[in-house]
Amino acid sequence: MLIFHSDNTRLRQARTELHDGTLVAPFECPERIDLVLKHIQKTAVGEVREPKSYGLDPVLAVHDAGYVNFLADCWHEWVAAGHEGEAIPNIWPARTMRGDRIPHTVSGKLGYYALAAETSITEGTFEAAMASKDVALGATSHTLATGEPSYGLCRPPGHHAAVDQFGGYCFFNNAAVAAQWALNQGKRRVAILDVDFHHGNGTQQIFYERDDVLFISLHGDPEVTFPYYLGYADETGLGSGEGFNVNYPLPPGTSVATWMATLDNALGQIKQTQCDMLIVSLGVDIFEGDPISAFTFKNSDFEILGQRLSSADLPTVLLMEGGYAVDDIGINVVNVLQGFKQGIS
Ligand code: OKP
Ligand code: ZN
Repeated sequence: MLIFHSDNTRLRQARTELHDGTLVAPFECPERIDLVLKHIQKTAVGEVREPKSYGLDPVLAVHDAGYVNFLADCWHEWVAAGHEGEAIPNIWPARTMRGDRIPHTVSGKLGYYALAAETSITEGTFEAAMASKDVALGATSHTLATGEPSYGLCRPPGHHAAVDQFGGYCFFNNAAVAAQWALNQGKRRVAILDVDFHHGNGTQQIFYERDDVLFISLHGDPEVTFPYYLGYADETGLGSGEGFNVNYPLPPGTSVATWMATLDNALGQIKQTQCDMLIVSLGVDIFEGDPISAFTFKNSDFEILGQRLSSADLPTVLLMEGGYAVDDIGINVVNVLQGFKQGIS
């Protein structure tokens, strides 16, 4: 299996995350890449390649141009405004105010384009987000060209990023950019299966009214879990997208047996829906030791996950999303990849 990675993803190196009322060192950090890469090299699970640069067009195919410009300029505007810390929003167009005005100053724009406050914007964030989507596109291009599976070591992650909002550590929605790219290259319907602990609200929003992308997500129940305001079971798609959005909210502490049975339902729906490609939003924060999540996967369960994913029997791209128990994320990612390889042999 080919693995795509770019050192430029390290340019996202925030110092602060607003967590439980204090500014802490971010869970989503460059060390995550080091740990996964180290284990990939140690196990020789696949050859590592650097993607080429695909430019901004594939991003603009799913994201709003004003939003992309904001991300490109935010850090410089923040510094020019004389602010000392990292760029963090502190006011939003909340329900009781207007949502149709885009303010001119960086603080106003931050609230307009943010959906959460834990994620600061820093020097290098835009460049790292560009590298991350290039990793996703490199992997997708390889799978499109060969039919072989591929893994993209995306960082920052993508699935919380909506058409014009960042948050939950995400800026560009790597899986959505990859799916749209695959459609533009001739695929007819792409399934995005999101197994990260958190609901992929951004991916859902981007494709909510479309039938050419089937979005299925297994995640912690938003009633008690980030991102709280999306990811409920009654969100089934709109218009021609009706039936092409499937949410499986699961309570914290859900057993692996229940989770796997739910995955089998999801894989059955992917089969029925006649998809010709599978993109997996592969968050390994379903691990029992993950510091910000509440599912119960053990290291060996990730191998079973990989086997089951391969049973979909589709050209498959696996893209890194979450996973923060740093010592184990390398093991857990490699276990998925090895399980996937066993499944196809
Ligand atoms: C990104 B990805 C935890 C609050 C959660 C943000 C989580 C972002 C997760 N106390 N804060 O889906 O792994
Ligand atoms: Zn997550």
